[in-house]
Amino acid sequence: MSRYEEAKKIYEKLGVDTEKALETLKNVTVSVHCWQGDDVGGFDNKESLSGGIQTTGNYLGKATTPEELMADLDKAFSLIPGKKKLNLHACYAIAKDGEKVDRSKIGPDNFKEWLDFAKDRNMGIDFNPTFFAHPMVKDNLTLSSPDEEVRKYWIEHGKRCIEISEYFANETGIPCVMNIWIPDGYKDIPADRLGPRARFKDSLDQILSIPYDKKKVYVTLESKVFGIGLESYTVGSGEFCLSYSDYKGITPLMDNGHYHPTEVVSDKISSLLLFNEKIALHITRPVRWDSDHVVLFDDETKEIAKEIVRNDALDRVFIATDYFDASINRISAWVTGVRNVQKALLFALLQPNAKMKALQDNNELSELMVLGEELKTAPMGDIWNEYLAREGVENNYFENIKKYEKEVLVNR
Ligand code: RNT
Ligand code: ZN
Repeated sequence: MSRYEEAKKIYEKLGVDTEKALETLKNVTVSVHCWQGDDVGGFDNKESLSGGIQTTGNYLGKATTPEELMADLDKAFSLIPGKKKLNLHACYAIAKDGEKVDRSKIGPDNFKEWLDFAKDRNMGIDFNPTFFAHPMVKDNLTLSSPDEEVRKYWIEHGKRCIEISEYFANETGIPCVMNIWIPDGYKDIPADRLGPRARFKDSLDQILSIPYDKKKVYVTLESKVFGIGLESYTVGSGEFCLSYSDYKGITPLMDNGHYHPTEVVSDKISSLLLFNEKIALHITRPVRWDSDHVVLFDDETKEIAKEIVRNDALDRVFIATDYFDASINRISAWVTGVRNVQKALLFALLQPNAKMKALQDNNELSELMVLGEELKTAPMGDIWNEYLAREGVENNYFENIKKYEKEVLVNR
């Protein structure tokens, strides 16, 4: 009997159908963030990263052109099983006819190569306006700025991005998730907390006033508790973003690096599912702060996956990765993190969820704990390996990446 057949039997005894789990997993789409490939650099200007987010490290071989980033994405995609989507940021716009890219004027033309790239790989595209690392970010403010020229610039950027998102959705035939996150905030205690939030609200109202097809473009709004240099106040706080999403009927996005250290996104998912048709996630790994470390197969990632799976919400949650580590091979970082999201989903799919819920409802909490612990050491690795084999990707991806590093990355 193969290892898979044996593991399948063990799971059967636990009340889990491994075939069903594998079938479900292969249809889950994970939106892969392009910005792991170049430390959130982008191509539209030479400004260094800002907005309270930071990459650290200087590993060799960073992609510096669209061609290099596409090649690296291809390498990563070839080693990641399952369905994928490409998650782009506006700063990855490609200049046309030698013209400089102006974020308030970008359009589909600046993303034609990306569209072709995604289409050739049968992928949809998700999109993000880039409200950071740009000369028009003044005093750490964009959509909440008291300077009307600054605010208008970024409102225009938001509008252009909705148009680009709709173009992606139309051309790929797959809805586009467009996520708005602004870094705006203050390092020290502000004199006015209301004014910036009122302006942010008005800016969002203006951006969302342009007509777009809500079944093609899902606008999401991402909150944050603090950023580096913006410790005392962020305009787009949790309360602001949840309230705004509800008021406008857009989709809330939770990034699990964006909360106080003892808060967990896994505990928030059920509440949001009760009040929203769709929700969106940025899956990351915060170490002591919103450090955006590579996602591991750790407890909170598993708990997030369990909340999606056992609440039958796989088709209601937009799952995206969001991390950036410049201290290790960037392709290895991509593959490891995305695979871990998928592994966590498999772990969740291999739980006898109905039985566990019944144990809770019958107050059989000792048995629930024992079963939960038993599942942690059940032979999931054999099911995962079976999944990789069926998807035609190698289990040991590191040799492959090392070869690419030697042949391609060192020459950059
Ligand atoms: C920043 C947010 C945001 C960014 C990306 C690059 O804290 O998490 O989602 O990481 O847009
Ligand atoms: Zn994020």
